[in-house]
Amino acid sequence: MALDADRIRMDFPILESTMHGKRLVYLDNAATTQKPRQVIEKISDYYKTYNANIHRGMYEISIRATEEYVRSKELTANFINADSYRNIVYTRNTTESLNVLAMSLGEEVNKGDTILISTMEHHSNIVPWQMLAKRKGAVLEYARVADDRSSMDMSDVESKLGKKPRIVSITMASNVLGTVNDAKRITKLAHDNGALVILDGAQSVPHMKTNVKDLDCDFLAFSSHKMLGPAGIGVLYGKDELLEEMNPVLGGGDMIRSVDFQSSTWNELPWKFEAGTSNIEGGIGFGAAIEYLGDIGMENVKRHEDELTGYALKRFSEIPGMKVHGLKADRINDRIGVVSFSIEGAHPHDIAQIFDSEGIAIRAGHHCAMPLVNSVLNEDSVARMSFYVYNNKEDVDKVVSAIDRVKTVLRIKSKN
Ligand code: 7TS
Repeated sequence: MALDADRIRMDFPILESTMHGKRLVYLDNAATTQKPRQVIEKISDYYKTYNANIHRGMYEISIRATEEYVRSKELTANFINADSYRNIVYTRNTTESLNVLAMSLGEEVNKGDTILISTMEHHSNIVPWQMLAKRKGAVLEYARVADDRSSMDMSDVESKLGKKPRIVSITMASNVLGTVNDAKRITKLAHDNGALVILDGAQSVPHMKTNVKDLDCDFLAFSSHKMLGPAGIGVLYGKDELLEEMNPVLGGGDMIRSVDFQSSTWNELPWKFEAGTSNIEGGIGFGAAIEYLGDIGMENVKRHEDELTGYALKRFSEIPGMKVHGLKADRINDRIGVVSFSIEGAHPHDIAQIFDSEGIAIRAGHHCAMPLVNSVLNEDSVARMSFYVYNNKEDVDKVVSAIDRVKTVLRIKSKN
């Protein structure tokens, strides 16, 4: 069954609003997505009817809040085919999940050890490793993007794995290029070389089916707010035995089994990693987002976005002076619906501003991936639009008209 974007749109109250008097065309989904009524109501229902702290109440509403929070983790585990909610740690976001890993796994990293990432990473999968490398005297290596400036150079990945890194941390999908990396192959190669494998799923998990068993990754990080859920909830998935072995990085209430004057023992998984009162409403709201996506079906999500991306790439290829970064229409299967572009003679910030006046929300800048944008694409900044389940072809047509407007306002003359 195909996805019906026009019916889905009706679940999103914000999409009925306007920006500068024009219908809101929201195309900044790689930054964060809008929330359906089902998620908003789930959170509101928690506040209105069973707001209480979890894990400690002996009374009905606290027990209900605990059950709903755990159920959200069960839904998340099921969504990515993990064994159990024990494998699902809730953090604040992908960034925090990656930082927790860098801090906790970092205890085992020694001077001279190598950590392998890539030049395609978001800053949140760069900076924590730089901090760890500085702290421990480790070496941070980057697998390069191939000469097509779009895909991972797999021969470079293989050659750098030959140096036996302790940790390999790679994005499953680029937030600038939209490229989907062959995470399963990278994981297998990295394991063959003795490395632990972390996958950054911030841009992939919301847009395609994810199966951690099939990937065989050791850890996976992603964010609720990029998949219809509330902000302030991130996921850190880890294999049981690895999470068991790791030390928590935050200490306090709820993460302990027992405390005496000088030392403590840790609670069972996943609570060992969740010190203090959790973002209860966030977790519960995220559960509703996962159910919403589950009802649509992730294969349908991917197919819908492929169709929109294919349509956008085709329309853009007909516009003189327009350059699209990343893989082209013949490689739709290897990309997500993130389309970064430049228009000759127009600064990306001007493009975003003129789009804004037309009611279209896109992002312009380095997209928290400065090494990629500056050194691989050789740009200071690019404009980016990104799709989700509620976008339709009409949105793409509006973008094409807005590009005409950009050219008119900035007096850009087409060469052909
Ligand atoms: N990894 C990737 C690949 C991302 O795209 C992002 C956020 C993150 C990690 C961090 O996620 P957070 O939830 O912790 O912030 N990317 C973007 C973006 O492209 N525009 O705004 C945020």
